[in-house]
Parts: sequence; structure tokens; C-alpha cells
Amino acid sequence: MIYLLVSDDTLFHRIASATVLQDKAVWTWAGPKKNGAAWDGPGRPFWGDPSAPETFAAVEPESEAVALVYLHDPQLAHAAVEAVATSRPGVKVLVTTVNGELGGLARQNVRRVSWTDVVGDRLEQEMARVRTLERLAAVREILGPAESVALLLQPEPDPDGIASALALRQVLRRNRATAPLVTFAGVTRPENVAMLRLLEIDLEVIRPEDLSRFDRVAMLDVQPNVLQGLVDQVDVVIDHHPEQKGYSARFRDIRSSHGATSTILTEYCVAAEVALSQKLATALLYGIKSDTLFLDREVSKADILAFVHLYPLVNTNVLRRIEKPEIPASAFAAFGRALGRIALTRGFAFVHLGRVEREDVIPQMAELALQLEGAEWSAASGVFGGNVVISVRNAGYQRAAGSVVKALFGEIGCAGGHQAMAKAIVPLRFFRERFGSTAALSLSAAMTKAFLDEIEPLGPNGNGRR
Ligand SMILES: [Mn+2]
Repeated sequence: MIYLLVSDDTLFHRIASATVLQDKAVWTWAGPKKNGAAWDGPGRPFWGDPSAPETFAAVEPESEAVALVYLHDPQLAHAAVEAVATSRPGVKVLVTTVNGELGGLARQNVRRVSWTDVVGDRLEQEMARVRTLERLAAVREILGPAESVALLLQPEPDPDGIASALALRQVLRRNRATAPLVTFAGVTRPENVAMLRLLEIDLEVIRPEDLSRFDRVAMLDVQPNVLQGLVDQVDVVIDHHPEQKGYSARFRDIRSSHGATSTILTEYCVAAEVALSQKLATALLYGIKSDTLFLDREVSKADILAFVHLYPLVNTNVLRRIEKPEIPASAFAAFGRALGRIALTRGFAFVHLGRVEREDVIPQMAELALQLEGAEWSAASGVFGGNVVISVRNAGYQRAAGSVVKALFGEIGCAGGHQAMAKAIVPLRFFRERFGSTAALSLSAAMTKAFLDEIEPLGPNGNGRR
């Protein structure tokens, strides 16, 4: 298949060759006569009278052809379309018009499109790219000269934040030493743990006061006020959540129209022509996918464009392994033993795994336990190192899991979380003091009572708390 570009418009040449004709075999009409000037248009040139079918018939006559026609003079355009359309068997003609002229051209092998349809999208993209480059220049000006830049993410960062930080690091041409990913609490969700492991991403858990070690701080996928006073001044904020007040930043790029911060950073990479490695593309795509529920929620055209851009660069095998994190064989045995003892009491499912080799099997078990028929809440516990680790899930619409674990374990350990998921880590000694033995049976009874006392806001008669 060859493409015949028949136009006297340089912009049209450029748009067509940068979009639909990219990587195609292109022949471009270069004027009525060869005049000796070196050809600098797209593809290979051919010459001749554009209103004569022979002009087009002579170009690789055996190949099938599609012709793109856009000529300023409507009469010449009309004649050229007639000539191309009859020039060779099977030729298809796409003609671009400015004001819908050439209405008289009714041939089966001719289609018309308007100039604004052809140029509009491309021009819009180019304009957006110019604006992105301006933002990028501002970010580079602030962060570029610094010795070290902290890429600060929310506590328990999600894939969108992690991917965005990786992309910003790439855009700044920095490495893990001069621009580490930092957070005040590490990841716990099995998918996120798998993402870090499979894509070999370092995430450093620091204390708020450690931020002073860095020359600059950039926050991604979160704004400082979310950290409730821990950080009130940063250098750069890039986020897609609604713009917040109550903090200062030298530069902010907040776009709540975007479904993910990864979309914004993909635009940065594309605008800056930064090479997207397979690893970075996989992270960014997973960031967009998980924040938009696979483009199902709060998705904009920008998200789709970014997704489409990244998709061919992704390692789908790694992506699948992130989304369905592997469970070690030893954990299956522990799951098997534990599942036989799972206790469901008034919508609360509890299961204790005993000692575990890997901490992330505990939240995986909590997720599974929530799928038990009739479960509205679930908790899984296990002994890891010198601590009891408890993972809590609920099916939504109830009291926040985070506040439940704080009430139950906040005094004897560290506890926190969100609406639907939470985690507590309690040193074994304190745990035994409060709840007794960690033997499965007695633990199950003690935990079930403690959780139900906390979760069920009303007593059996519906009068008052507990
Ligand atoms: Mn996000």
C-alpha cells in the first residue's frame, strides 16, 4: 500500500506525515514540473499536472494506493480529485476541504473531511504540549539546581503516586540517590508491594523531620494539607485532586480534570521527549488504570490519550503479576490451616494465620476473608517478627476501618488506615497483655469481641453506644 499526498500546503504536509502517514510509504506531489530544487517534503516526490490522471497512475502502478488531497484552489482541487479517483484501479481518495466545498464530487472512492477535523485535534495537542513544556520548564528551574530532591508521597502511597514520582525523576534526569521516593508510611496493599518488588522501586520511609535533609521537596498525587500540618511548605506540587488551600508551594500543577497524576506526568514525558522505559511505562499505565478503575471512573480524554500512548510500551506480564500478586507456597499451607478456623460472627470474619514469613500475606488474607458470604468486616492477623500484625477490611459504608484500629490498638501499637482498609502493628508483649494468648482459638474469641464492641455502634436494644 502506498500513500499519495497531493497538497500545496506545508502545514498539511507536516500534519499528515506526523500523524496518519507516519511509518507509511509516502509519495508526495511536488508540483507540476521538476525544477531542480532539492526535495524537502515528506516521502518521495513525484511531479506532473494534478488534473491529469497519468500524473498519479505513473507512481508505482502495481501498488494499491490511498490519496490524500488538499489544495487551496477549489477548482484545482476538484480537478485533482477527479484525476486521482480515475487514475488507477482501486485507488481511494480522502479530500480535505475548508468550507465543505467539493459537494459535487460524488464518487464511491472519494471521501471528504473538513480541515478543522484534520487540523483541530493535532493543533490542540500541539498547543497542550507547548503549555506542558512551560510547566516543565518551571519545575526544572526550581528542582534542577538542587543537590537532592525528596519526591514525597502520601503515607501508604498508591500506584499513581509511585509511578508519578518515578516519571518526575526521569524528567529531571535524576536517580534514586539524588531524588529518592519518600513517604511517612510504607505500602501495605499486596498489589502495591508487588509493584515495588517487580519494578524494583525503592521507597524510603522517613520521619517528617528528615525532610530537612533535602534541598527541595516535590509532592506528587497529594497536597501538603493532607499531611495535617506535618508539611506546610514545599517547592513543587503535582496532583489531580481538587485544589486545596492552607499551604504554600513555589510551583503547583493541579489538574482535577485528570483521572490520575500519572496522566499529567505522562504528558510531561511526552512533551519533553523523555524515553519511556518499559518499567516506567508499566508503572504509569498501572497508575492510571488503578486510579480510574481501568478507565471506568472520572476519566478524561487526557487519561485515554496517555493510556493509549503507554499501552504498547508496557510489560503485560509484569502488569498481570502486579495485579494478581503471587503468594508464596508456604503461605498457601498457612492459608489452608487458617481458613479451616475462620470465624464469622454477626458479619465480622476473623482469621489468624499464626507466624508468617511474609507480611503481605496478612492483608491478602483479610481481602479473602471479606469475600466470605455474610461478611461486612474482616480482620486477619499474623505474627511477623516480634509483632502481631492485624489487617482490617470492610465492605464500605460503615465506620472507618482506620478509626476502628486506632481505637483498638492505638495505645499499644501503631495503627491507622482509611475508610475501607486499615492496619495495626502491635509488639507481641503488649498484645498479650491486652488480649491474652496468641493461640488461634482464644485469640479469635478475644478479637471478635473487641472488634464487634467497637464496630457495632448500637447495643442489642438499639439504645446508645455499646
Ligand atoms: Mn491519584
